[in-house]
Amino acid sequence: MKIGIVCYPTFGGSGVVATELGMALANKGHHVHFITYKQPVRLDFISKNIHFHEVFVEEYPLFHFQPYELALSSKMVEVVQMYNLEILHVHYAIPHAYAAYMAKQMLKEKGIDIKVVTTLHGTDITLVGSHPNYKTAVEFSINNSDIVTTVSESLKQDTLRLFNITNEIHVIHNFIDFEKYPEISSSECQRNTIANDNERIITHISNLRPVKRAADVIAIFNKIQQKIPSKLLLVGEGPDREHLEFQAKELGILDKILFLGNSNEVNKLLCYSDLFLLPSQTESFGLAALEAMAARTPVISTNAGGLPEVNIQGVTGFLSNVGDTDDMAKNGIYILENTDRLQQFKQNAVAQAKQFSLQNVLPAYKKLYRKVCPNCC
Ligand code: GMT
Repeated sequence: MKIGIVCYPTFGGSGVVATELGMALANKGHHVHFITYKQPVRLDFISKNIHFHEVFVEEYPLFHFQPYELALSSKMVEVVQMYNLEILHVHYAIPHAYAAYMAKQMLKEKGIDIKVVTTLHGTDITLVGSHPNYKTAVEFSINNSDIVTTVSESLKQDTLRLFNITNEIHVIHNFIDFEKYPEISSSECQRNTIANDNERIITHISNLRPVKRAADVIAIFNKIQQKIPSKLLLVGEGPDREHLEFQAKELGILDKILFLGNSNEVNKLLCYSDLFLLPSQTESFGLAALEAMAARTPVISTNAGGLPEVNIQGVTGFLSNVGDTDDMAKNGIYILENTDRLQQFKQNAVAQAKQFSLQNVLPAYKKLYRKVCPNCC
């Protein structure tokens, strides 16, 4: 098949899923064309089947806002024609599904029937997409896609609740490529570069935006470290970073926290980790939690959105109400205070993550591609 993938090329989960999907399809011999404004950060291998097409937006003094959708839909039309693409798979509705609809109409005029698959990822529906400023266009683009998928059952229900949806919605969970998560021996994973032998290592990875409630991460860690010697690895960059440093300084725990910035090798960083914290306000799925579990790390999360589809209460970790940092700290201590118990949670975490392995999930996408495009080669 010849597939165009449109996504945000940044560290966010939707871009990661889109990029991993594209690489997996290319590995299976399909021709994949990424169409976006920058090379996706997770695009880490070269293949004759992978192409990248950059979307440029010309600056012009008249424009207060740069017309990215226009440039994107024009680029989609150009690439579809040039490479005879059969499917455009767009990740994150805003503005990708809308731009794909425009591309589809333009191509129809040229006698080309491109199929549009839209994958909804979360805030394109919940925090942002359902805002009155966007709702009409998002609803229209969902209803006019050839196929629509969500990354969790919870996000499907949110979509049906927040919009007037006339299209079928297919749930395809996010996935993990386990080849990137080999069991790393303790000698390879040099924990002592980060923590003393008696310390546990706790991790949080996010874009440090308010929805992630990273201040709760610091609060939970503060409570845990009073009982259990530990270090916190904070991976990611975002608007809340500075505030977190002040919060940690005030609590007198700044020296126990490592701010590591953005990383496209989270699989390697997670090898150090004994516990992962994800106290988000909302999370359609929580790819970061799944990545942690794939690296044998139990998860302390909220019970918001799709998190209960990933993290299993009392098995792979624990789930608490949003903002209940006491409960999250208590559960974290329970896991960390006993080494045998910690090992059991680690085993459970990786076993649950295997349910979401690439091998299990990729066929679901391919089935939908075939459904919408039975003659695709
Ligand atoms: O967080 C966002 O604003 C959007 C998006 C992203 O690009 O990171 O994250 C969403 O998509 C991920 C991949 O499907 C999910 O794992 C995240 O849970 C989801 N974020 C939210 O729902 C807040």
